[in-house]
Amino acid sequence: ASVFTHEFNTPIYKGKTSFNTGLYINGKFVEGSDKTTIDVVNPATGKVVTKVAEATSKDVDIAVAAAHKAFETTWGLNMGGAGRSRLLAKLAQLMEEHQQELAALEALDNGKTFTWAMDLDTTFAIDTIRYYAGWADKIHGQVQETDEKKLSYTRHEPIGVVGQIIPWNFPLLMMSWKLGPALATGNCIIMKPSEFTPLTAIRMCELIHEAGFPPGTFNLLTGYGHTVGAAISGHMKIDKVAFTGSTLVGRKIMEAAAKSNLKDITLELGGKSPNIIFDDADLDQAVNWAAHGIYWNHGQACCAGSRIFVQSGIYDDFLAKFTEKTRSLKVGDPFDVDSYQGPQVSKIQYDRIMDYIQSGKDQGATVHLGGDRNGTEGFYINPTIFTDTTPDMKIVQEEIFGPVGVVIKFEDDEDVIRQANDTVFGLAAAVFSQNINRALNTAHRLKAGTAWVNCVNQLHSNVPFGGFKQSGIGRELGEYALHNYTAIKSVQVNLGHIM
Ligand code: TXE
Repeated sequence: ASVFTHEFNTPIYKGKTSFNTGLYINGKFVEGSDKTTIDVVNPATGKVVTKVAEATSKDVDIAVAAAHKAFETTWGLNMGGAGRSRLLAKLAQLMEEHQQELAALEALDNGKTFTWAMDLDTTFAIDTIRYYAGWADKIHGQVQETDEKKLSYTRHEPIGVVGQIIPWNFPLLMMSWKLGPALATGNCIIMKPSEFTPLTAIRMCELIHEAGFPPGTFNLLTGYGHTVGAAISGHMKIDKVAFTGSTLVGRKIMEAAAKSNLKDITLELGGKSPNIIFDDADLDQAVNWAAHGIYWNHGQACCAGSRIFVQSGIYDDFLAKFTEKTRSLKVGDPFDVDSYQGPQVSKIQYDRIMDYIQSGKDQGATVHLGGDRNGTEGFYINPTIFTDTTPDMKIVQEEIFGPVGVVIKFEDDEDVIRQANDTVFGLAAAVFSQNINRALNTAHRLKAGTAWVNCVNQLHSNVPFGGFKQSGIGRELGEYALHNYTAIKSVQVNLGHIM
């Protein structure tokens, strides 16, 4: 397999990176079976920065065999929790030692700013791996009291070989959310990163290797969704698949699981999260949070607060301040310290977002701000605010996944709860009010897996995250995520009953 070398010579990060660009199977970097490659594009310029190996379904078979071997010999029930904990802690330490390099790769590959990649993506990813290192030796079953002549207890056993398919919006973070709980509980992994952002995942394989995980425990297959992703979700010898991505592909994963071996699934899908601002909110704070809600990560967040509901009495004030705040966010090079927003991840995503903006115009909404490209090179879009929308518009119903928010006026609590819940999604929601009764009563009535009160986009390793309705199945993070990766066995023992 070839090597990717890159010299970062930017105002905020100077450094060199050099690593293998192959698939990582059974503890080795190898070419794909067909010896083909995938171009990796820098979204800030639209230029190819490197090529990485392309896996095919044959490589999935090879990796699955290696993973099963590891599960039966060195991992699974063969490595105790303390050993798994030590390896995960070592990995977290190595990530910390290479944090700047990982953040720079993330900025280069995804287009997010280096500052955010440092402060959020890498920091949180390290924290998550360390958090699950802490869980690895605390996976306990229960004892069930039946009668004095019987002993019944449960074991939380690893499921086996799990497939994990992740997206491009938080490449390293999504990798750690998936990898942490799966390895902590003793599973072996076949992971597929997004074809758009494979670099940090590949670099992580070197760190996983250095940490000393036994060969076959973790395998990485860089490849396309319709080939490798489909082969993983339909594989007869993969026991579980965990996926983060679009609702469209989530449906395909569930179908492939049903049609193959009925493998267990966890899905973390799209959203159209409501952000509700009542007239008794702290207006300046609500403006700042609302901007963070929709513009963070260039709007490429599944929990983005993309529908901003504002009560009629404060609507004009809010819109004026929100517009001013939006104007102050600098769009520019991810390695410029002043940049808040970099380019969208790919030409495909750029085009999708521009199509949504066009549909908003065609359906009669008002472009209050932005609505156009930023610059002439790369995939930059100006932060965009739509007003005068109606509930049926595509920009109000569908996930745009870009820096595009709709600001909607509402009259009273009942009105906004009805509108906020009028969506097929249910990932997250936010409420802004200084009245605790109103804030919490509203939070409880919103159909969403996370309800934020007087904040948005708060995520922690120990707090579960996942969706209601078509936003997903299962929960990531926290103790809850361990349940995704353990199978419960009841052991019933006879202590002297005579048959
Ligand atoms: O996602 P895909 P795309 C949403 C967001 C975005 C839209 C499209 O609205 O605009 O999805 O993005 C793999 N079998 N989200 O097309 O295709 C693919 O290779 C198995 C929300 O990039 O869902 C990648 O690794 N796997 C989201 C992963 O699925 C398949 C994050 C996600 O890509 C596959 C990303 C198949 N048939 C996009 N086809 C979130 N929830 O955060 C593709 N993949």
